[in-house]
Amino acid sequence: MNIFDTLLERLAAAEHVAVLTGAGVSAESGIKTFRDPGGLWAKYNPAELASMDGFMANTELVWSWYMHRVETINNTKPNPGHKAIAEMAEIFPKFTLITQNVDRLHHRAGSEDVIELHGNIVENYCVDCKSPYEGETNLPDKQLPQCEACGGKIRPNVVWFGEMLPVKALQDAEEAASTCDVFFSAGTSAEVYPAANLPIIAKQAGALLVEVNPNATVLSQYADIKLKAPSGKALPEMMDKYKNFIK
Ligand code: BJW
Ligand code: ZN
Repeated sequence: MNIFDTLLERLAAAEHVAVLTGAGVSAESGIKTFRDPGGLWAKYNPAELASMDGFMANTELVWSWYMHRVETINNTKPNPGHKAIAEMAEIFPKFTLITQNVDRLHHRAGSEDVIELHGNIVENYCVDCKSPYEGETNLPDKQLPQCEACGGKIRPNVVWFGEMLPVKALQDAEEAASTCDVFFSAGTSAEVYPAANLPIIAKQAGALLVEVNPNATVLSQYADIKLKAPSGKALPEMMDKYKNFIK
């Protein structure tokens, strides 16, 4: 039996399928990844732009970078990879989608109950009193928004380096990884923890580990099956073959 048939058989027998996504899944929508050549971290310094210290030191720079990214994301749309993942929720008896992405493209593709490990770029909150901020974000003359309750600085609701992930999101993700039958790691370099532990937790608990990525990663050596193609191609093709297989 070829390896792809093994995947189809394991999917057909699966009670619970889980998918972890990273920036690569949004690449075909035109959103830059972080660590690929030409990616965000090739041009920008993560310590300056994705840490609380960087934000406090140069709030104007960090805020304008996030406003620019929000604008880019607003001008994109979900790609066939996001749509195939949304379809998976309709087809498998139990399905968990875990994402490191902050772009909300899974929601826009129709996915529900998305576990957002690194928050999202559309919500903001006050660094001092933690109140959500729902006011205007793109103010004229490089003005920064201020908390309406306490006057504190407003930051995006994303998880920066050195910050804890949302506790329930991480717990739910670990629970899904340790109980699923097939685990997909799609479009992630698997270099950022604790998200990078999830595929390993799944594999150690007996799940079939499938990597969807055109490039090799640190995870590739542990993957049972590697779909070495862009997720916008590999995932819809896999779902088409699967639907034929179970007919
Ligand atoms: C395609 C494709 C196509 C391209 N189709 N694929 C244990 C060991 C070592 C370090 C640590 C550890 N535990 C914690 C740490 C520290 C740190 C960490 O992991 N550092 C490593 C870099 C070494 N982790 C943290 O600080 C985390 N917090 C934490 O652990 O708290 C507890 C704690 C606190 C203090 C001390 C110790 C513990 C928080 C991590 C937050 C990450 N935040 C960011 C920014 C979010 C906001 C924003 O967007 O601005 O999240 S960084 C960035 O990386 C972003 C991503 O979600 C994340 C992962 O990146 P991703 O998605 O994998 O993207 P890439 O670019 O890396 O990869 C893209 C992949 O796509 C590539 O493989 C391509 O080949 C592929 N691809 N086209 C399919 N078409
Ligand atoms: Zn406040």
